[in-house]
Amino acid sequence: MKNKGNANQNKKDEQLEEFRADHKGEKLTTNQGLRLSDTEHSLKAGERGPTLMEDFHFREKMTHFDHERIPERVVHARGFGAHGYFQVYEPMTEYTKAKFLQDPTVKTPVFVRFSTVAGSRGSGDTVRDVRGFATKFYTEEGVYDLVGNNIPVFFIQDAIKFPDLVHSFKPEPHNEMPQASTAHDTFWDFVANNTESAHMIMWAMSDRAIPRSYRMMEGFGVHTFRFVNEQGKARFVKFHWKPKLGVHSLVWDEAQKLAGKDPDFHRRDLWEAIEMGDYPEFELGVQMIEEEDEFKFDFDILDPTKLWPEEEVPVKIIGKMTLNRNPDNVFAETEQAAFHPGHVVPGIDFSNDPLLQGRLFSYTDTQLIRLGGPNFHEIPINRSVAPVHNNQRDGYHRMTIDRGQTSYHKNALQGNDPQPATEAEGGYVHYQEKVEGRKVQKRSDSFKDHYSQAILFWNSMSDVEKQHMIQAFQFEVGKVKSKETRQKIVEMFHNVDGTLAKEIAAAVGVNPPTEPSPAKVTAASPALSQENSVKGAATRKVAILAGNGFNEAEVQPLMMALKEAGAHAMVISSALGEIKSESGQKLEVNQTLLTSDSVMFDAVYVAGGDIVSQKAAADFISEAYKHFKTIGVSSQAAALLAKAAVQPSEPGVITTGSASFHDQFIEALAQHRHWKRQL
Ligand code: HDD
Repeated sequence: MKNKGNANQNKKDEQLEEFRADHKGEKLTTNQGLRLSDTEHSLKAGERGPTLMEDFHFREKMTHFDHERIPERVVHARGFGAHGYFQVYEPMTEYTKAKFLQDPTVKTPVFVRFSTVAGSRGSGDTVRDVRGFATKFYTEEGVYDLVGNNIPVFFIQDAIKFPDLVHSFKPEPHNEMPQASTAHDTFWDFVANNTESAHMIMWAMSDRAIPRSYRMMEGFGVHTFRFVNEQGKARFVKFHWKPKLGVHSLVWDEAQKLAGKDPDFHRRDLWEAIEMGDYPEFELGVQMIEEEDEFKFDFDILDPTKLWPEEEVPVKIIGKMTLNRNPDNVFAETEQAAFHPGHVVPGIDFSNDPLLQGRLFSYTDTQLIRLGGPNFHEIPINRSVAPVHNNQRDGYHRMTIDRGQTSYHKNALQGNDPQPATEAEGGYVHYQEKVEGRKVQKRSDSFKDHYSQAILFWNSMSDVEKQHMIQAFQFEVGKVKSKETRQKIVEMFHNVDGTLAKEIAAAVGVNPPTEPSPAKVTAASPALSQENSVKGAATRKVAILAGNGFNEAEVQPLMMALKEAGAHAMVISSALGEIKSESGQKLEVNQTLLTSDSVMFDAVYVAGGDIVSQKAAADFISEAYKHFKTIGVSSQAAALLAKAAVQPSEPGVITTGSASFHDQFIEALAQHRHWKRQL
């Protein structure tokens, strides 16, 4: 079932409608509209003869095909998007004049693209990487883009280093390996020689870099921006997206297996959730700092390698975004979407963060080559719903037919139209920050602390999260061939934590540090730990392993209970078709033991029947166990647990028998994972 969204309220959808073509019931034509009688045979001189130049259809079809690809994004090439809307909870008039943040009854259309950063367009979804979280708001004052990531800080402090950073994590140039992975020499060499990356590396080695779903990730604008209100008063602001489902991650072994078993895991998850009506929801939060408090913190608020601890600067939740429609065509919408942090509206302004300042150049520049010219704003997905009027003309693929004699300012022939708007009329006026200084190629001393917040992050992790990070470092640095680089990494992260450094050293064959760690920071920020995130069973996927002869009396009530909790059950058996219960009731099979895998689900319930004798079923259970997932077993299937070497007394293993089985199963499913198994 396809949700068409709020077609009446959704101006953007109406605008896109003009360009949609479903071709149903139509005759095949050339691009010139000529009806065609054949598209399977080229025009030949004789049945066995050569193809003729005159075959205009052959030439057109082939030429178009030959030019179907455009350059993939230089970073964030792999991504997936969805449409939706944003609504503010209450007027934000005190803080910003941005119109889309004033009226809670207004639904502002949005398009969001989630992405990985390092991999090519066809790479796996579940690799260890930062995730892009870019939102395009089609506001009545023009397009506003919030181009963020799922990690609140960045690797570098100045945009001029971005090409160096990206060259280091992309596949190495001599052999183009490895794909979509930072586990190689050049990246860790960059890290060791650019210690400003320490804080970001802690996040990248944490579970944040292997999200369970795009629907279960936070988003961050990263930089400090400005809110400006009607009176011209400005405040520093940082943007947050908080997923209603909480923040949850895969485990590394699972993420690696998924990259092979289902490279589309995250896009499929998003697509299916929207098709099923499980609309992903994210609340927009803002942290604000008064201008006069700019220097009151022990970090520089312009430094993009620093976050503002939520306990010090609370996140004010101001609205919600709901994603409720999949694209009709991935190329037309997602691939051609052009985001830019410089697309702002009145009431939102920039700070002098040197990373942000450089981004303001890079994004338009990249679209020129990727989308083939300066008119990419006219591509349907990029079009503003606010009218566009200016004196820009021509260029590749110009769609607008600009009428009139003048295309310059000032003019008298057309009464000087289009005219600049006053501020009262919505004309954008840059915030008049006073700036003073000498021209220097330098960074402020206030950017020199590279470790305090890396330590803060480490201190904020639960024991399990720390363990995952140690293993991530051991994996990544363990793939580095240069012993010198491995040694340098151990020394670098000794500044964060002594145990962390020792554990890395032990696994990667270099010397452990001999001195105690110089780390002094003792503070922690509980908001940084995923353990403290929202939990729940809604939208979770449960595999029901069942074969002929399964116990229907136990399965049906569980399926009902799952449905009520908003979770989704999938019946898995040896073959597609129908299976029969002991009493002859039929059940449709959704997937087989061959086409599905434990890693594709959040939990498993073994309903029993002839499937329990299969080794693949036992493997399914032991994988689920290894990945800390909830396992439920019917009375018929208890033997399978033993075969999978799983103790029924283990956390998150629920066996039929008690009247509260269903509640226990759903409660366990809602926990996401049962980490106690590991400890
Ligand atoms: Fe960037 C794409 C996010 C730093 C230059 N970036 C891109 C996308 C996201 C981000 C989400 C994909 C947008 C989409 O889905 O189409 N980038 C970030 C964040 C950064 C950041 C959160 C740091 C806080 N980026 C950054 C710097 C530069 C760039 C410092 C260069 C100076 N980013 C680009 C780019 C891309 C891009 C090369 C590639 C494709 C595109 O822009 O449209 O211009």
